Formats: sequence, C-alpha cells, structure tokens
Amino acid sequence: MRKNTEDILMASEILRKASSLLVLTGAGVSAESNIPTFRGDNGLWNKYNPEDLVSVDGFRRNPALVWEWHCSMRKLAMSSNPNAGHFAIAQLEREFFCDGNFLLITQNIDDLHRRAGSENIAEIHGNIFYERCTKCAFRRRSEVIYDDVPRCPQCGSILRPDVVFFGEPLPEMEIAKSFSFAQKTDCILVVGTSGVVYPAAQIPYIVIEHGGKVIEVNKEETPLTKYADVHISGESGTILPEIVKTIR
Ligand code: BJW
Ligand code: ZN
Repeated sequence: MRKNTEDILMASEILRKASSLLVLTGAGVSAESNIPTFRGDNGLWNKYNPEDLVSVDGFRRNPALVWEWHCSMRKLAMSSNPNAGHFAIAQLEREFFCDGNFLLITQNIDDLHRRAGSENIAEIHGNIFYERCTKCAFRRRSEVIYDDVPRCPQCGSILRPDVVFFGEPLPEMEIAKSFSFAQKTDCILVVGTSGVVYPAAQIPYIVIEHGGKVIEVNKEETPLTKYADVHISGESGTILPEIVKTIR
C-alpha cells in the first residue's frame, strides 16, 4: 500500500472515532486557489518585506503602501475561488460533526472558507474584506479597491484593513473561542500552515497536552510533524477530499 494511502486511512479512522474536531488552516489551503503562501521559495515574504506591509510601524510610516498591498490582496481574493480542500473542510463540518462539536480556526484573511460553506469559523488574523477606524469604533465590510487611503465617515481619521499586523493582539473573542475549543477537542486537523507564527502555532500543542489526536496535511514537514499522530504529505486540495471519502 502507498504510504499516503495508509496515512489517509489512519486519519479517517481517527476522524470516525472523534466526537469533536478542530481544524486549523494556513495559507497552504488557499495555494491551489492561486493565492500565494507567505513563506517558502515562492512565498510573498521572499518578494516583499513584512515590516513594511503588515506591521504597526509600517502602517504608521506609509499607510498608502499598506493599503495598496491590502487592496491587491482584496482583488486577488475576489478573483479566486475556493478549491476542493476548502469544500472538504466545509463537508466535514456539515456531515460528520454536529453543532458545537466543530470549529475551524483560520489564519487566512481571504474569506474562501466562508465562500466554501464553512460556518463555525474563527478568523484569528482578521478578514481582508473588513476595514476599521484607527481612532473610533467604526468598522465595515468593503470590497472597494482604493486609490487613496480611505477615511472614517464618522470621525475623518484614517481607516485601516481589519487584519492582524505583527506585534498586535489577536481578536479577543476569536482567540478565546479557539483556545477553549483546543482545550477540550478529541482531535485537531492542521492544514497548510508552517506553524511558525504565534499564538496560532501554539494551538495544536494545547490539544496534544490533554491527549487529543493530531492529523497534519502539508506539502512539507513542519515543527509540528514529529508530534503529529499522522502526517499526510501532499496538497490539501487532493488529500482532504480523499480523507472525507474514506470516512464514509
Ligand atoms: C501546502 C500547500 C498545499 C503550501 N497543500 N500545504 C519570537 C518568538 C515567538 C513569537 C514571536 C517572536 N517575535 C515576535 C513574535 C510574535 C509574532 C510571531 O509569531 N512571529 C514569528 C514569525 C516569529 N506574532 C505576532 O506578532 C502576532 N501577535 C502577537 O503575538 O501579539 C502579542 C500581543 C499580545 C498583547 C498585546 C500586544 C501583542 C500577530 C501575528 C500576525 C500575523 N499576520 C500575518 C499577516 C496578516 C494578513 C495581512 O495583513 O496580509 O498573517 S503574517 C502571515 O503569517 C499571515 C499568516 O496568517 C501567518 C501564518 O502563515 P501560514 O498561514 O502558516 O503560511 P506560510 O506561508 O508560513 O506556510 C504555508 C504552509 O503551507 C507551508 O508549510 C507549506 O508547506 C504549506 N503548503 N501549499 C498543503 N497545496
Ligand atoms: Zn472614526
């Protein structure tokens, strides 16, 4: 039997027995929707400097540049579609885990999980289609591609994308929900993340601490791989639908 086939069978067996499931995704799950990942050979951080584009100081120095970058991400997300991996995750929630027993934590800001039909989602790094005021509580959904830095209609201050820059705390409700689910779930499925950005990277270890199972799907090995019960090497758009098919 091929190594991957064995691993897929093992993953399906774990999922069949699990009464709850936490899924943690990163940029790799959207790679087959043509949205580039951050790290690795073709990663965005090879071409661009995160200090300029996704940091508080970068935004203070040059909000126009940060907006230009985030508008290009908005455009890219709008012209992309969810892939088979996103749909398989939505199917896991819909068909195999009842209310309250499933949570999808995504580090992605591209909205593709929601468009694929996932419902219980914690977007811990924000969402590219939301923007908020840097001074007051104003926040809105927007698909506008701006030429200039947008201003708050309530107080006139600069608006910013509602995403989490380096050095900023994650949204309180989302992270509380995520950590509390991690503390009680039987199983976590970790897909397409390099596992180097905290606090997201810590989540699988919370599951491990209380004896929960870890399934990892990634094209490459990560710092988590040696702790995973099953590591399935490959593209999530191929592997996840195979896992779902095998659970039945
Ligand atoms: C496939 C595939 C396919 C490819 N199929 N797989 C030193 C030590 C520890 C921590 C720190 C430290 N110094 C600073 C920190 C904290 C910092 C951090 O973790 N930094 C590390 C990089 C060192 N974290 C933060 O700053 C966070 N905030 C924080 O800690 O706040 C504390 C605080 C508390 C109270 C008050 C104040 C502060 C915030 C982190 C924000 C991250 N933001 C970004 C950008 C947001 C979006 C935007 O604006 O555009 O989020 S950075 C970027 O990295 C993005 C991602 O969500 C995140 C994670 O990346 P991800 O998803 O894992 O992608 P990649 O590219 O890394 O990996 C892709 C993977 O997919 C690879 O493994 C491939 O193999 C795989 N793959 N194709 C399956 N088809
Ligand atoms: Zn305002």
